[in-house]
Amino acid sequence: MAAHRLCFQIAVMFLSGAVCSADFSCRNEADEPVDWFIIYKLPKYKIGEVGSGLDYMYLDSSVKSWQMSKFMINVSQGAIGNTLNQLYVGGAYKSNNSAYVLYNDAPPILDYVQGYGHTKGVLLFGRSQGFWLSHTIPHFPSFPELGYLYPSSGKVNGQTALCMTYQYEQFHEIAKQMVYLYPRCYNCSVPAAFSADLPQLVQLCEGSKPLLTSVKRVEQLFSLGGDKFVSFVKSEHFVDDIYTGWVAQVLKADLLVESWQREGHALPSNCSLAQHTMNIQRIYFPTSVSFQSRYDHSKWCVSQSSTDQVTCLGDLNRERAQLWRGGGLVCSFNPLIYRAFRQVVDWYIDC
Ligand SMILES: *[C@@H]1O[C@H](CO)[C@@H](O)[C@H](O)[C@H]1NC(C)=O
Ligand SMILES: *[C@@H]1O[C@H](CO)[C@@H](O)[C@H](O)[C@H]1NC(C)=O
Ligand SMILES: *[C@@H]1O[C@H](CO)[C@@H](O)[C@H](O)[C@H]1NC(C)=O
Ligand SMILES: *[C@H]1O[C@@H](CO)[C@H](O)[C@@H](O)[C@@H]1NC(C)=O
Repeated sequence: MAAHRLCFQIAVMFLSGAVCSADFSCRNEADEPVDWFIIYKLPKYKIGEVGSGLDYMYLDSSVKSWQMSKFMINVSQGAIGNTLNQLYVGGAYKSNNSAYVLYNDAPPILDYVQGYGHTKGVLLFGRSQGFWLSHTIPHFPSFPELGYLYPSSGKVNGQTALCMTYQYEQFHEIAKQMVYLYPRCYNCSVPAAFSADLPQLVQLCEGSKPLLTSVKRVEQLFSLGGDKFVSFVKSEHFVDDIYTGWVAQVLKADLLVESWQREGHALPSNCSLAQHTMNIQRIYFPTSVSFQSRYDHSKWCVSQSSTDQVTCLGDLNRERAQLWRGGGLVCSFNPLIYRAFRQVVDWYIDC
């Protein structure tokens, strides 16, 4: 596989005369480049069953519906491992031909620091393309020197991850969105060759906070394969529930929301505004796996009605304390993604 990829790179170099640089991309379960993929890691406590907490469902445009992965999430051969190994293996993190950011409000090893956005993810790109992986897993991923590791704290609850492959130019927009998220960048490198295009990313990587011109921002992004994703980001200065107070109203869609809601802190289903947001209570996969939302640390929503066909994955829970946090959602209008998420909604609380 490696030899095959090297030959391909040499062929590209020969044809274009360009400098050899890796085409970073989301990678599927067979370690092939894909436009996007989604992972739904299942909780340890399912209804009627205690699992390993390491099994997950996989979705991309070629598999059509949720597939039970043959890998456990703690091994590096699955889609997330294959994708992150582009950073870990071969020392891409030391290269000045690529830029990367690992961000997580709850980073591995280091202590929790207040004030950053409630957001988790990875950016890795070169001058032609790269990926944005947005996920919900605390203390993940590991520092690049350590290689792929999955934290034991990430087993109990369900988690989601969305990976999208973008051309380099789209990272200019993603960098602007990052400013609102104000991520805790616990390990990153934005070499000099990228700093003119991505000044915000340089500042975030250095640990400083770029100035905001507003409290929230929406941006359309187009993946390498041409799929539309809409990024909604808010800073801590937009004090509201992102689902009810903003995204549902902009999308003009009633939303069913799955998010981690601790007892006593949860926001109830809300039908006060034109568009409603309703809390999902139970998930059911057709492979006869079901679980309660209180064991699910995922953050996603789908439109109640199939005429709207919208699915969003992101950073924030419907929880009181999170009104004051930076964070965002990435929304897709892809019918395959919509069908996959809408069909697993087993029970939600109507107003
Ligand atoms: C993954 O977890 C399983 C089950 O706990 C364990 O047996 C295995 O050694 C782990 N693999 C890695 C690479 O950590
Ligand atoms: C990029 O890295 C190479 C090898 O590490 C080094 O020789 C070169 O000077 C670096 N270029 C810049 C602009 O820093
Ligand atoms: C519903 O949500 C809106 C926007 O967040 C909020 O202003 C309103 O107070 C909420 N209504 C109830 C009944 O919680
Ligand atoms: C991760 O970032 C790279 C590039 O900035 C540094 O070279 C590493 O020292 C750093 N790793 C840790 C553990 O901080």
